[in-house]
Amino acid sequence: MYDDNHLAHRLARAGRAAAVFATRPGLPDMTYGELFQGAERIAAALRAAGLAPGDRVAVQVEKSLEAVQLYLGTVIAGGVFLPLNPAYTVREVAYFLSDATPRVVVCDPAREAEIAPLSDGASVFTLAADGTGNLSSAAAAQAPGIAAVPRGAGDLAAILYTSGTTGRSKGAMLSHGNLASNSETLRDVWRFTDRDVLIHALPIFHTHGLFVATNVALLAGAAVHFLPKFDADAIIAALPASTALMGVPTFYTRLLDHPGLTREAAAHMRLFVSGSAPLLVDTHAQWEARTGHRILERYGMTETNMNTSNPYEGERRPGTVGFPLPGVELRIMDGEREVAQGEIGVIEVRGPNVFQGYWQMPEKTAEELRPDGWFITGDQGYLDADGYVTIVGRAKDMVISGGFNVYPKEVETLIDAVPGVRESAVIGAPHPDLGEAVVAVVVRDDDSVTAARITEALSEELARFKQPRYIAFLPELPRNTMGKVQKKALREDYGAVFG
Ligand code: MLC
Ligand code: AMP
Repeated sequence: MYDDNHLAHRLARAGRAAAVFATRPGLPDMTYGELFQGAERIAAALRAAGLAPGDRVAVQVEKSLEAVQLYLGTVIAGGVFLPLNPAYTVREVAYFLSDATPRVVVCDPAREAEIAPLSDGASVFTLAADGTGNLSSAAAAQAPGIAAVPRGAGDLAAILYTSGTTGRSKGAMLSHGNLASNSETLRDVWRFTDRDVLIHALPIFHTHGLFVATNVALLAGAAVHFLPKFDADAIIAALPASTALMGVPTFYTRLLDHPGLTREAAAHMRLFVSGSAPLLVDTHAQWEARTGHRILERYGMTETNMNTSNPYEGERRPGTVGFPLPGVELRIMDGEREVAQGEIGVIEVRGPNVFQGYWQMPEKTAEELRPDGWFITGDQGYLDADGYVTIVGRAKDMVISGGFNVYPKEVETLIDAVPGVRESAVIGAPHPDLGEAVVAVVVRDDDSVTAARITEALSEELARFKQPRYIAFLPELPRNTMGKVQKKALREDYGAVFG
């Protein structure tokens, strides 16, 4: 029924047995059979709404199993899944819709009145966190068993937007082959099987929760504790009946604060994976002391899926992100020159995981993706004598807060537009919970401009997680002789504001 290149085929093949897929409090478990039947009904409903192969389906909904079915249904119908963080404001969503020109838009019923006018002729459906909405009724009117639209390995399965260091957000185009190859590799190197029970507490609008956690579990035919969001109590309660957890470092620091995290509670677990942001060596050590488990840290990006991983067997070296995954080439560059082992440079990767380019941005694509397939990640790192990769910083101006990326330029532009503000510089400062949190340093012409006024001005414009947690005022910004703002100096000056 599915073409062999097809991501949906790969995902469905393992899971057709009646393995329990998920739990939601108060709801019965859903089997893989039910999951895929629902996905097929959605695929039929999307097609009935006019979705043709290659058309985008933009989705801003809360996490739910129906949202997973929508993802699967989109790829079965040959569409391109475009998930959006529910935290995005209407202004942010408007840009994504105008750039991606989706054929179908799916949003929360509470947002329909705001989103529908932006849809520019697309069909608009609703889907609520509890699975209700007119998408579900449209799907219920369809029969399952739709034949998946054949797709080649290079055909697009998803577009995920990542912000740019300058200007507009870029849509990373990911193909069926990109996603299927990476999740198969991860399933194998992390030894996922149908005996696994994965605790899934990540959001499903980003690579980590959607392509790493969901795809790997589906490919392995694993059972999943599907939690609506991170909840330390729920995770601790799930540990004794689970085998694996994937999370950002904030998951691990928050769980360490929970008295229920003990060696006994984690005795049934076989794997804890961390990624999306640097895991502190100290967190790794504390976790091992408390649970007896060594967290496995890996490194990836929206554009590339996963690039490296510490070994399943063998030494998981804290502070490093391990070795390039099978099939992934990695090199450390200084411009056009590959540096010697041990030297710091920019990490480049090449392999079947690397994306197809940025949606309708050939110049941006050419800046970061070399003609011979090497992708310039913008992360700085080095290789040690044993081949472990260590990330030491970023060549790109970016803050990672609780695993979400924030691009200072976007925040600065909006702060600068506040009346009475002359200019601003946005940086990340170490934060005990979020790893880094956003700090804005502002120069004002009008002393009556307060932090509260700036926060208020941003609240309509910018998702909450991008908004500064700390705002300072300076008479002027530190600049070098070229006139460039010295963010390094600001990072030092404001490095301790979160304690
Ligand atoms: C929530 N808030 C955040 C935030 N998450 N602020 C800054 N940074 C974040 N990451 C805001 C909320 O809007 C709220 O604002 C306030 O913080 C308190 O929220 P909370 O209840 O503490 O947050 P919570 O819902 O628990 O979320 C925190 C979190 C979550 C860390 C669990 O952000 C999360 O799940 N992060 C995972 C991100 C992720 O999946 N990244 C993968 C990207 S893929 P207020 O004002 O209302 O109080 C990628 C590639 C790769 O990077 O390698 O994987
Ligand atoms: P995103 O654009 O959201 O996909 O974020 C990708 C970025 O997250 C990478 O370019 C890295 O800067 C960062 N990242 C992901 N995993 C790790 C990790 N294990 N350690 C440090 N940084 C990481």
